[in-house]
Amino acid sequence: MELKVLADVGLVGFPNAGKSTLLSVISAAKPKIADYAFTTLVPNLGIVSYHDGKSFVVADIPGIIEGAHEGKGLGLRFLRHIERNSVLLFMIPVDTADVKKEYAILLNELEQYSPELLDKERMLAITKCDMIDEVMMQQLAKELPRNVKHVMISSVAGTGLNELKDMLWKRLHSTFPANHVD
Ligand SMILES: Nc1nc2c(ncn2[C@@H]2O[C@H](COP(=O)(O)OP(=O)(O)OP(=O)(O)O)[C@@H](O)[C@H]2O)c(=O)[nH]1
Ligand SMILES: [Mg+2]
Repeated sequence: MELKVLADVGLVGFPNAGKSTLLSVISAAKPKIADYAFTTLVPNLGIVSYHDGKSFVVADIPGIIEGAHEGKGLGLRFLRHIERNSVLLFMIPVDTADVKKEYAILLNELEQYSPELLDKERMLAITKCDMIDEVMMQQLAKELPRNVKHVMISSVAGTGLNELKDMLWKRLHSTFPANHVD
């Protein structure tokens, strides 16, 4: 049996990227969080409250790994069920050696699995930003992929979360498609 996930935003990232932690701080959902891979085995949904009683639904899905399109891991199979007009929020930890490379791997896995997934809007959250200082953050900003809008967040320190929600809300309600040139 497969779960039909109806979400506005799908969280896409390697295991341990902080997907479940983010969901736990922006919604009332209480997903399991741990410092090992594949803590999340099935999607968790959370409702994120926005201004004036508005809200949107976020799906935290299992981590995606290299080779996922060949059946490794669990995450990709759930993406097929995320709403047609949804946004994919890629999540990459700030201590990742090569953010561009990790983004490219995730994108490639999605494309190999189902090319239509690349028609969805994409955004990038750099997670766990409490681990670095302002100077390192500015340095990192220069090394990020240029063709996707990004936001620096820390679910632990609570930073960047309002900016993230604003960004997602605007994207979800914009009539203009973002131009992806990956
Ligand atoms: N320092 C710091 N650690 C974080 C932050 N967010 C998550 N973590 C830690 O990162 C680890 C993984 O967090 P999860 O939220 O379980 O990661 P996930 O992406 O859901 O992982 P899977 O379910 O395995 O795909 C946990 O030890 C969290 O406490 C953050 O903002 N700052
Ligand atoms: Mg998880």
